[in-house]
Amino acid sequence: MTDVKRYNPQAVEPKWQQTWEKNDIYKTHEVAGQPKSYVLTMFPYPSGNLHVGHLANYTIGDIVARHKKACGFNVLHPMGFDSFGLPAENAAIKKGVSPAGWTFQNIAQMKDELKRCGFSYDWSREVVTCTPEYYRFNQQLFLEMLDKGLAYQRESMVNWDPVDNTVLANEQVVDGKGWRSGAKVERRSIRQWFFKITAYADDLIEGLQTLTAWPDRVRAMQENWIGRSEGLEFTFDVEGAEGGLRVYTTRPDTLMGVTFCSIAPEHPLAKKLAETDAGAAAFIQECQGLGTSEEAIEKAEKKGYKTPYQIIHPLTGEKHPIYIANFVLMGYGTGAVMAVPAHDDRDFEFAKKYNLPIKKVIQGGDESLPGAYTGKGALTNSGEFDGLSSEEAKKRVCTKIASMGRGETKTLYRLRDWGISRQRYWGCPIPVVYCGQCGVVSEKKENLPILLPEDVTFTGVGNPLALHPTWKHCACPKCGGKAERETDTMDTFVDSSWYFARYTSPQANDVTDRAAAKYWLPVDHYIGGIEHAVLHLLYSRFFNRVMYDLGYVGVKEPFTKLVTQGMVLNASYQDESGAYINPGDVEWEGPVAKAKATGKSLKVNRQEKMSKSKNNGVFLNTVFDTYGVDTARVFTMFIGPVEADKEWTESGAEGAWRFLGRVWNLVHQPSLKGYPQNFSDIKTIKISNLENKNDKELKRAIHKAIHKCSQDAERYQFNTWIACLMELSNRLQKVEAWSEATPHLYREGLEAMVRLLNPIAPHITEELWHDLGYTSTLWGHPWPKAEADALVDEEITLVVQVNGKLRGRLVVAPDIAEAEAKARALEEVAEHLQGLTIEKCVVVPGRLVNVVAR
Ligand code: ANZ
Ligand code: ZN
Repeated sequence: MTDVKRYNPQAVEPKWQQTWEKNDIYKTHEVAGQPKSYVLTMFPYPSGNLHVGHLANYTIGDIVARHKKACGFNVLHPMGFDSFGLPAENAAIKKGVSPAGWTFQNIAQMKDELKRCGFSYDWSREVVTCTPEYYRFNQQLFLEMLDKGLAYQRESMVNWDPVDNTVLANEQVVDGKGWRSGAKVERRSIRQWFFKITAYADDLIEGLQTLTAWPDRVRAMQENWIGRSEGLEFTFDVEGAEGGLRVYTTRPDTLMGVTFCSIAPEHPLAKKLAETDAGAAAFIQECQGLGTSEEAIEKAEKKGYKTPYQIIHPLTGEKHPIYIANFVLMGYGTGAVMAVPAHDDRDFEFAKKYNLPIKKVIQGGDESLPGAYTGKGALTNSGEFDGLSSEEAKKRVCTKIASMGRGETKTLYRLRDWGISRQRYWGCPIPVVYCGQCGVVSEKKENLPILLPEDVTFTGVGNPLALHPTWKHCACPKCGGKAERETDTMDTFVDSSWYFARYTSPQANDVTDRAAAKYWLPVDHYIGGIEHAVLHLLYSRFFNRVMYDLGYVGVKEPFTKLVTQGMVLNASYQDESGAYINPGDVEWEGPVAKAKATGKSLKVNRQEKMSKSKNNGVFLNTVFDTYGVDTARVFTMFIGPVEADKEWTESGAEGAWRFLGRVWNLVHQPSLKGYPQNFSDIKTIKISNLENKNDKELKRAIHKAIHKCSQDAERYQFNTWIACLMELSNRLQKVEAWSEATPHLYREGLEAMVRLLNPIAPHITEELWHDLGYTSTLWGHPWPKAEADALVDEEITLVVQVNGKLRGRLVVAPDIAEAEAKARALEEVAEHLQGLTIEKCVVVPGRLVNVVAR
């Protein structure tokens, strides 16, 4: 008894990690003719420690990679770090560390923890976006986009902190104030760089049709974001201003319902008025306090300023006022709207506030409800258009306005060009130079990368690159004269828009090695959070199209299948002072949670997203020490479907731990002693050669498990895959020596168990595999195949119902004849039929017999 080997993950896990690393088993390369599978999980921002949410995320990808490898695919499963960005710069400002130092220290720690999770990454392909080896190709792509007219400069609004003299990101604006200085944020217009993503708007919408393995809601979100709309752009004559007012509307059918017009605070007409009208100037000023985010503008209370100008309705000749309104955006359409308060929510709110007339021109909606009716319907109060449907009226109004020479139909996109300029340090320098003689000049390709300087001080005031004493001074690449570098850096979304292509050939001396990129791309399985449904996934689709047009990749769409995983939630714990105590510092005494440090009991709050503010993250280093990572992998995959949010509980983790212990004991302490250990003694017995009923059932259970787990693996149903293995382990526990065949079947069951569990819990299974006598690794060992004849049931259960109520069960052969099923069913439920007349008896083969009787 004493020599029984116990399950000790703290010994088993590091041992296998070292062996895998030593043998470099995850290293991959192109193999002509072999089917490939590129499995990618969105790379992390190196913020410090990993928690079980990260673990769950990366485990999904690891399971897919291991399963695909076993199924004979050549697997690419890389990892890296999305490592430029604001937190490093903020840390520099607050703690005086260098952004690079802070970042690389975090990367080292996270990489170490990722390795301790046993993921099958080919680390030789690691991509770290803040290294010059990577960002020089950001710069190269930028220059090639500049050449093609896909990168350009224009004036655009930013959030300006007047105290720190710096541009703020939207997330640095808190309640309209700068996050650090607390100063009221202003809007400023400065020259910035843009990528012309709108050039691909139609193609990005059309491509969505081909993405059939993406969640519908993500495709819908992208479509809404691009927001293609067909409308009419036309000009109103204006009393008091030259040139008229040009508006864009998607509802030309409501033209007769116009009762005023609204213009953006930045509209030229508003600006012109402000020169002479102090009230207008003050209102425009006030609007600028709103910040630049569309969300803020959307949420703010609708406000306006009445101008002295009036539009003249092109069909009625009536005059209506023009307002400057805080919700009209200069960047969309013409920056001016014809307002129809009866049929537009914002116009309605506005009209109520300023007591403007509301004229209903579309029939429909509930009269008793306040608010606008925004649906379609038959026209009314519309003169010559009365009675027409909205669709018909749209056409007629457009034709009419066009024939008057006032306008034309136009397709607009909600999607804007992508502003990539950031006035900060920790990002990729934009490789252009300003020369007094030559203007804006591209840096020469052979001068790339333009490196970030390292000797920089961070005060939070101003732009560190612009303030650096020497960095920006350079020679003009064209004339050789004195010139200055662009001091803007690129939005970090640029970095993550093409990293998946770089993994295919991370050492290439070009954006990609084209052959390698063509071999590996598209990514077959892309796993990440739903929060990336729009920006990252849209920018990546855009970049991939640009790279496709430049020949760097061979496909237009980068990600064939997209899986959006849920979050791992956890309770949070508070002591009497209200301070949050990390779950790792909590111990349980029965139902009472106590702080380990003080022994005092704690308040337990409901399950929430793991966050710094609630201090409820379960960090992996505590998991490694208590359960080992296999347990955490099993638990996070078992608690629910991949897409759903999941609740972390200690009791659940313990359940997973006990399950692995049971699997271990099946090999090391079998109730059935003496299952064959030597390969020469092992026999695989077909079901047709088994005599004993229990043996047959066991054989069937094993092969049904193989079948079910294989199906679940293909469908990303990891929770039911694990449930199936739990069932199999229970069955194996109950095996006794029924016949001479039984020990062989038991061994067959063990091997299936270990192989099927391997993608989810790679360490324990690798150990057990070796304990079963194998010397090779399970990575790439062929996936088990179910024997077809062992999947067929010898007997099935038919449910018997009388008038819809369950009254009995029949155990029958699966191919029982209908007449026999009926006869046996009637016999089975005879007592429930006493005194009744049978009207009908219906057999649903394989499932039930229903008797209708009165
Ligand atoms: C009149 C109207 C009547 C409108 C009605 C809507 C409903 P989408 O569909 O997103 O393209 N609009 C136009 N330019 C705008 C701007 N710069 N800022 C804010 N709103 C603007 O939206 C187009 C509609 O949004 C347009 O159609 C216009 O209002 C408004 F019953 O015109 B509509
Ligand atoms: Zn020059």
